[in-house]
Amino acid sequence: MPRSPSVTLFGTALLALAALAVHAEGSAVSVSDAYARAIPPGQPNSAVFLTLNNPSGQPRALVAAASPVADAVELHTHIEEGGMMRMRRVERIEIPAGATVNLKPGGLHVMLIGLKENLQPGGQVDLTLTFDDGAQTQIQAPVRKVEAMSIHR
Ligand SMILES: [Cu+2]
Repeated sequence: MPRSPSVTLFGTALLALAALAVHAEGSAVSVSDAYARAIPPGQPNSAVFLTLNNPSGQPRALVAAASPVADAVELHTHIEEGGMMRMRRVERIEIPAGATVNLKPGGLHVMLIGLKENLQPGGQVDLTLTFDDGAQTQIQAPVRKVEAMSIHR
């Protein structure tokens, strides 16, 4: 059994977990189930979906997002206009006290505009989320295939 490599891997995993824990302390809001939508090569935009949970007694809001993979990152929602679902930029995504808010295809999402690299399944997107209290949380969203149908539901 090659012991030292697995010990090293274990140590690295612990360090990664510790790093995540430190970031999580930055905000009362926890972020989970993040994933980025895989796109065919050549398409300029994509989106990240995730779950926000605010266990505190204070309302919070997601006010900004940033990622090294895109020229610009915006907070978006979908609205119905004349029977068509259109994306609309929003200034903030409210997370009421004690509430869970799901960003999902066809609804709220983090928009990646002007991709600098292809988002292929198996890849990862680094994302920094900024909340209205100034706290920042860094996450890694795995790239996944999302059925096109669900985007317009
Ligand atoms: Cu969008």
